[in-house]
Amino acid sequence: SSAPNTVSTTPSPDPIVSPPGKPKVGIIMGSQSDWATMHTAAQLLADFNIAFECEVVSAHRTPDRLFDYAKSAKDNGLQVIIAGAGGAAHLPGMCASQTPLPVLGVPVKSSMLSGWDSLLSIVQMPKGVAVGTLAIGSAGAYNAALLAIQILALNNNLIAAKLQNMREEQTETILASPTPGII
Ligand code: RP5
Repeated sequence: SSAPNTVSTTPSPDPIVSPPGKPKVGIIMGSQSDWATMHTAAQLLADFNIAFECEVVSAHRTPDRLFDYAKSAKDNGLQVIIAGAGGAAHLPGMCASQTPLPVLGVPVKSSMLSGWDSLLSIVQMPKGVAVGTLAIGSAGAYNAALLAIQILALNNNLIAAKLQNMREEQTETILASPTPGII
């Protein structure tokens, strides 16, 4: 395979098995090399027991596959799509153009421009087609999953309760060790 253009940890993380059930969240990424970043989203969904699917779908290398995926996503039962890509990252925008589902874009950190290229090409959607853009890298992948979970929680009290617990635990963790250097 060709030299990756993205900054990734080696070795690549193993696939994360989705909880059983029909996937509610689709995680797509432009390349295998994006998995090092995007697995963080899959892990959080798994932790929340939300069924998801992960696919490598490239906007420029497999455009027909992207169109098929995006056009059928809603009928396949997905409610949110998380799309991660690096460089000239047109995957989230092109995906959003072909589906009514909310698309959350994750700029993957590129080796040449540290993800600025990914960020700007995802965030600067011209008006008329929306992509919700998250932070560059793993924090963005994590928060994309968090936002997807918040969207699902609008119609699911169990997920909403888990979210509430998570936030409370997060707050308690800080309050339990408020002095820097003393944990
Ligand atoms: C994009 O190009 C992918 O999303 C990836 O971030 C970047 C580099 O891809 P590889 O050269 O690593 O396959 O399409």
